[in-house]
Amino acid sequence: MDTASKLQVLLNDPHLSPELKNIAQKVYNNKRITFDEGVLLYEKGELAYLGTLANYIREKRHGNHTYFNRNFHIEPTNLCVYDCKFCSYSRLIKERSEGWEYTMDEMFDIIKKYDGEPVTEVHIVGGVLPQYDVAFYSELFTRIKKHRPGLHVKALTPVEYHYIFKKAKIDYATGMKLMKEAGLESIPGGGAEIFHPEIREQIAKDKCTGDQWLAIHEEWHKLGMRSNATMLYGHIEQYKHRVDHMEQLRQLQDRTGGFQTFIPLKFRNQDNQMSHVPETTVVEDLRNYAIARIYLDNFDHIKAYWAMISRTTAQLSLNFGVDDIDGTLDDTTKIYSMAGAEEQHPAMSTKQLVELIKQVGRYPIERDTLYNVITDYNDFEFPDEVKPQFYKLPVIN
Ligand code: V47
Ligand code: SF4
Repeated sequence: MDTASKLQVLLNDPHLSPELKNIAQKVYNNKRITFDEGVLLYEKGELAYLGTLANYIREKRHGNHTYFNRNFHIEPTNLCVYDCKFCSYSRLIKERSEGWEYTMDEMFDIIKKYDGEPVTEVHIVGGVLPQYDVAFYSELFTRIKKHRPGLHVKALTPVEYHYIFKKAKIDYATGMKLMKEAGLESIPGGGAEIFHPEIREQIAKDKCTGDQWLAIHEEWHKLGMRSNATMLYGHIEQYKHRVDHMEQLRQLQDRTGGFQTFIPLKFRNQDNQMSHVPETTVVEDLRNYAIARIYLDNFDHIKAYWAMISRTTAQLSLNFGVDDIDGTLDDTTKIYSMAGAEEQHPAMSTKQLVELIKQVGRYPIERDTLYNVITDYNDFEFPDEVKPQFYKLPVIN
């Protein structure tokens, strides 16, 4: 049965409450749901119901296509002037012996390690320290682009930008323009956490506020540039805070259209100041992806970051609204392994990523950062392939 017929079954289900039926009807008619309806989905939407709605939207937008890219990360330092309660990664400056602080040349050596490799993106993000300032990052971006013009520089979050622009005494508009001129091409989604001050004050005090995070993305979008957005969920926030977070993103997206992807980030509780807070279940993770897909009707893509949620949950998520599972990574990020994620050395070859996607009947598409198609792997055969049994989903036109 195709996804539209499944949605019709729901619409005719005499046991479904009128409120949930009304939301299903809105999804079918391509109508936006309200804040209260978002909260209702979290409170009352069962997994199968949410999956039917989210998968309908996902397949209408993307069919079976599932995106990934070939990327690597550079994490300049794990020392940080801030002290976010959920962060397992940051070692405060007083614990300097456990930290690293790459120099410009050390970072550039990482870039050069990938010379000749078919990666398309470098994702740069880490802790905040005074020596990494406007001049430092401008020089780094310029050097990368000069060395390898085709490598997309996706770097830093409003947490770093707010800090370095304040130090340089320049406003956001001037700062983002400078970064663009230096070679920055997009902004990753980090630092968003939960925008609502009731929660942000408790988990991420002192760093940029939700409004400042949004303002920096807005300035970047005004320059005609693209960015991502995340939400750190499953800790002390309530459902209304998650919906508020998505509402603010939806409103900004209505104004600018500059966001490409929304990435829900599941809170992992190992080795941080919130270790007493239990982690969410896989069912809650899938419900959350599905609600994000339904709520954010003006976002093209919903990404499940496989390094954080495990490969099997990433596969499952592809039936709950997700159409992107991020990249090959090459064991270059420590943010999640240090927080207790299953993947202690996150890296997948292109072949492994392609198989992961094909195993659940989806079509693997290698994309660049801006979602231009690089290779359609659906009918592609790797030279030494021993074919596993793949499940075939029906083709949606
Ligand atoms: O901002 C930190 C999160 C983010 C924990 O844009 C944690 O393509 C869970 O934003 N449990 C950084 N999450 C990573 C990020 C990202 C990742 C992948 C792709 C993209 C993209 C962006 O990691 C931080 C914070 O929200 N984080 N600690 C933790 N214990
Ligand atoms: Fe620093 Fe980022 Fe960790 Fe917060 S989440 S302490 S800003 S590295």
